[in-house]
Amino acid sequence: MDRFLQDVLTGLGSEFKTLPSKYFYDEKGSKIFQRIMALDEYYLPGCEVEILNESSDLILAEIPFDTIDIVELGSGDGSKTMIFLKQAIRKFNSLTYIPMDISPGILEVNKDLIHSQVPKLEIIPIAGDYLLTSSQLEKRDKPRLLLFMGSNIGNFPGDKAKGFMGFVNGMMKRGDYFMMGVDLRKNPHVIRAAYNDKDGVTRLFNLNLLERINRELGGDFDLSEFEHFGTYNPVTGEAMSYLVSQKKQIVQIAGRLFQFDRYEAILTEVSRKFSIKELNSIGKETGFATVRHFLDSKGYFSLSLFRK
Ligand code: AVJ
Repeated sequence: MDRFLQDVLTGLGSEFKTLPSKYFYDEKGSKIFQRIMALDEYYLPGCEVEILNESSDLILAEIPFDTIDIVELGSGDGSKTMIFLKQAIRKFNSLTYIPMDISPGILEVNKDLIHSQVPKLEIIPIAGDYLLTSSQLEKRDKPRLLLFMGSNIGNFPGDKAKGFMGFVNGMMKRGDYFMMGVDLRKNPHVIRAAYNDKDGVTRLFNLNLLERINRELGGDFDLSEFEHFGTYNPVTGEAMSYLVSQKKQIVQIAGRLFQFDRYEAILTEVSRKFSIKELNSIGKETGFATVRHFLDSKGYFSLSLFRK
């Protein structure tokens, strides 16, 4: 059975309904996400860009290689990474950029953009779920810098973040580097607003998941009967997005029926925020040494550099 269908049936069939957030990023979802990144309330990209503009040289100064592969997991359109690559190509004698993303369309955008801005850079895009495509890197033997930007680490619920860092560690040799963009804990109001924008773009992004199920799996979700709800728990550091059923209803997907009570919710995304202390300990537990955290001027966001 198709992986998407299987994950949807499992998620909606469990006691507390859930859907994996990685399925937000179809063609349409990736476009909506680009609109999210331009929102006033969604401070994350602005902070990350500020750090890249101010600190790319300092970051590169920590990396002693001459020849390097820069591998980016979940690269997206590469518009932020471009800033880093522009500096990087001046430092290394030989540099290959390997963007990996689940959306082939966004990798096209990525390649065109990076090629136009950093023309001499060799680019080898790899499309697909990086958990499955990472084996394609086995034949490359250069020292590596792995990038995981945009606070995508926040999408792993509970212990899964640690599991992911362990997976990344497994893709690296001793001495390789890993840099992760992380949204830090901050005023809860600021975080809550980032997932409840006034233009309703985040709402569209969330609802597109149901639309995608309708489109690709022949589901019959009535989108007008589900409401976006975004909230933040300052104890756990988790922002949560839900879709809340507005009435008692039954939804059919691939011949299976799912019953929703009025106000029953589907958890669609966890966006976890970290403290520096949490980052250091999670790094340590998964086989990394912290090199340095590079923060923006507000202290909202960190580019955290680790070495294996
Ligand atoms: C791309 C996972 C970092 O969690 O902030 C934005 C996705 N979801 N608005 C995030 C997202 C709703 C985003 N990440």
